[in-house]
Amino acid sequence: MFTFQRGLLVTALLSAVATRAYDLRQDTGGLAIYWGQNSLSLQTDEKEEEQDLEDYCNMDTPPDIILLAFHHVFTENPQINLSKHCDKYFKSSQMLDCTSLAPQIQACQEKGIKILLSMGGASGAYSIKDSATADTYAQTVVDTYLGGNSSDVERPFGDAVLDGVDLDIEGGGDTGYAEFSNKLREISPDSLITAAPQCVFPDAMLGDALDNGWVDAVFIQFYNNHCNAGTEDFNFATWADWAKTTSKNPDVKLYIGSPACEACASTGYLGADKLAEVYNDAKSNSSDVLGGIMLWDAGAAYYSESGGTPIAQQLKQDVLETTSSGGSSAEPAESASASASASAQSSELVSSALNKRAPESPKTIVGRAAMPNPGGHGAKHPNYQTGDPYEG
Ligand SMILES: *[C@@H]1O[C@H](CO)[C@@H](O)[C@H](O)[C@H]1NC(C)=O
Ligand SMILES: *[C@@H]1O[C@H](CO)[C@@H](O)[C@H](O)[C@H]1NC(C)=O
Ligand SMILES: CC(=O)N[C@H]1CO[C@H](CO)[C@@H](O)[C@@H]1O
Repeated sequence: MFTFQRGLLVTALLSAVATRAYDLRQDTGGLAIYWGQNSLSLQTDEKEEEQDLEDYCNMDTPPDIILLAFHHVFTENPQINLSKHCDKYFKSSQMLDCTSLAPQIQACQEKGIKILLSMGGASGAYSIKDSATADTYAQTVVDTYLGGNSSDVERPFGDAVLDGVDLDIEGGGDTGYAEFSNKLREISPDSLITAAPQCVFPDAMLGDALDNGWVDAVFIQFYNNHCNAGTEDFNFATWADWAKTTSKNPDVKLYIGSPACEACASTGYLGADKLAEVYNDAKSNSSDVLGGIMLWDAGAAYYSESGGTPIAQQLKQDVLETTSSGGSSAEPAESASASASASAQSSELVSSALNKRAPESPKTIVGRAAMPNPGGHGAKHPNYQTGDPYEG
């Protein structure tokens, strides 16, 4: 009996060691989920709420990528909104102080899960004025959320260094995002850059960024539109063609984006079985460009009203299987511990910059009460086809 238990322990240890970081640039069969906006509370009259970030990383079937939603006010006074997960502000700015989330972010990263910041959302007062602003803003984003070393910014996640940024631009014009992503890649080459366009091709807000900027992966929202997954107009093949012929990144990965529940989007919910069919069909045509599945959003993805198996768990158990496409690189995939030590290194960089920070000077707090609801992910897009700003 004792030997048997010890055997189990050894197996457990070995499998812990064998866990490796999800390599968003090469791996396929991944699950990406948005976390932060707590759409679950809207569907269940607040009886159920999205759990803490770390809870999702500790699931038996955790996601491979988590997108923090959202950074929704850009440039002058950058702001984020994580609904109920963070409601404390730094003393002298409009930036949320979510430093209490830092240990959770780091714990997730140590498990090999990539944590990205999603910029944009279905509503929010954001836009980039011109190319010069795009360049400056790329540096601000690197300093504020990634491995930048400026001491002049408030870092909402403290010494946690996020793995990259996601452009979920759904309004405010298409200016500057190609420059932004190219500049960000130049300043911080290890940071991942993703985008979450609507399925209509080309995307009104992100078409230029996708053609002329660098992206590592694209989380396509195949919902709220006539090109939804599961319809006759489903246009994954068009996107796959874009990936193979036009993308600046020849290894770009496409994720099929789907609502995690009926109420998570206006249209396009499929459920695990239909989504699996769609995914497997796309895989049989385009396994080289298919990265995996994206779900909006975390609370709903890991919750089942009927008490059945939640959709995220079903997909991870039965449909998705992480494989490394390897590309031309012969190097072994980055190990979880290597990635943890890399992020520990950048954390050191950041904490030394933080320690050098000058005493804060008081600034005026303006417009906090007017913060718009960053809301959902393409929740209602009456003007999508025209590219006009949304009503939010
Ligand atoms: C797969 O390829 C067939 C034949 O070219 C095409 O009709 C179909 O739309 C493709 N499906 C996907 C999901 O790409
Ligand atoms: C985030 O947005 C929601 C919806 O508008 C709002 O109720 C909430 O107060 C915002 N959170 C913070 C901390 O500002
Ligand atoms: C990532 C980043 O912004 N690194 C900068 C840290 O500071 C040095 C010196 O000021 C810059 O050269 C790096 O680009």
